Amino acid sequence: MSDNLRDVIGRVVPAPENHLSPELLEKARKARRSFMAKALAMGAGAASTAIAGKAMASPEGDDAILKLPEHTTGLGQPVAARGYGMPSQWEKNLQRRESPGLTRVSQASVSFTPLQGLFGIITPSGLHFERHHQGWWDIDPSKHRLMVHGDDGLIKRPRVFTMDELMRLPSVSRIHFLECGANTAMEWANVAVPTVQYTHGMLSCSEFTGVLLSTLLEMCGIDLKRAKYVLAEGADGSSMTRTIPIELAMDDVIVAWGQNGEMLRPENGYPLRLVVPGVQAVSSVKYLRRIEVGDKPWNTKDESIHYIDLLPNGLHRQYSGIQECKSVITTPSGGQMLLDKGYYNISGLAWSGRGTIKAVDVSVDGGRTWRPARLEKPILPKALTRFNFDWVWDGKPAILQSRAIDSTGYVQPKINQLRAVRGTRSIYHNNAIQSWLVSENGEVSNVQVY
Ligand SMILES: Nc1nc2c(c(=O)[nH]1)N[C@H]1C(S)=C(S)[C@@H](COP(=O)(O)O)O[C@H]1N2
Ligand SMILES: [Mo]
Repeated sequence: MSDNLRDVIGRVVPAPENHLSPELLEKARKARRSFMAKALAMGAGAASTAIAGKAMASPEGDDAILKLPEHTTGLGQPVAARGYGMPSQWEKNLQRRESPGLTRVSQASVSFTPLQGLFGIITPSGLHFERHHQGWWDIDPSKHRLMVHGDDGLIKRPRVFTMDELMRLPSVSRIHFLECGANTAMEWANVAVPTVQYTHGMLSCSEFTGVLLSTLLEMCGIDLKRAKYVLAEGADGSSMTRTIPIELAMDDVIVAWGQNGEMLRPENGYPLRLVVPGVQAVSSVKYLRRIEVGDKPWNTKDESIHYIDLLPNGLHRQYSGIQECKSVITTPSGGQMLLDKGYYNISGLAWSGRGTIKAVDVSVDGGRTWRPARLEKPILPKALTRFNFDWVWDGKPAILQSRAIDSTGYVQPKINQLRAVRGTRSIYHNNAIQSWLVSENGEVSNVQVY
């Protein structure tokens, strides 16, 4: 295996973002043609680079290893050149992006996480997707307040907290995914969005630190016999207000200030956001300023006219918050190009709003046959799980799919199974199996398989 691995590292050409302009596509195709030609001339085992347009080592010897470069013979940079470390200049292409297919409506915008370029399960904070209904703010934490209250004695000791007061309380740090309910929405209508960044990139996973909402509610004297729901309200102009059932509020909901070891990023709700694990991310209210306890749902604008699912019979499904079990292959994925036949590590992500991932199966023949993928640890509830799968491509067309099964036994459905129940007019909660077609020329594209 190791010999094989050595000669294939980097054989996947990154997806030319933003996206597949005819020029970029031609460039990638040329790179593949020249790779194939040189590989033939040199025989198997040649060192290679798959970045489009880069020259390959000469057959006589690879200067990149034989000649000592300046960084081996010269002086490096001193410390503290920068106060806050930044990614390498060579990683500039790894960016959040707005989808070319979506129109930005003033400040109500979305940027997508580049899932195709990430490893493991944690999303670097600077690449966490963003969804703002009314723009983002960088709020002064010394002026930020959180009020906890409830009518009719549902909260016996209503209280306004400062950030300092909150951050003195016992905290937890937990890894959870956030997925917008509208993630993968374009696939309902079979609009073949080209890359996994745009099909699945309203998905991120972080270690969040904060105080459990249950701790706050108990401190403030919640009447658990009568309390049924909690309302969360944000401090931005979107009046983001969401109803959360008391069972979740008293379970694992976090009032969070930390994200991946530091304070939240402004785009993600600094200095305080709610994290409602497993539920569509709209309920994870950013810039959290108010928690109200009540005995019935509030039916706010974002739960009565948005985030509802139109069913085939014309009725809407409401309060359908849980993000069901789902998975996607992140590499090879749409827009990438395989340079040659041989070994590939198929890698992807699986998650479930109901618990942990029990298994992921991978198919390379469009769902006719399935084999189990390796699940990488840690496997955590309501968090992303990384899976890997060995594949030797024979150069023929292939359709790559992944199918996740969660701890409740639920199996991720095919798109036609989902459409049979949910119709075709939905926007939200598409958790269907994703298919990537690998064509004979190595190009990977988004297809639907029924
Ligand atoms: N205050 C506030 N909270 C909000 C939103 C918002 O616009 N304002 N957008 C919601 C939606 S629809 C999503 S998907 C998530 C996105 O969180 P992120 O921007 O940190 O990825 O925040 C939710 N919380
Ligand atoms: Mo969202």
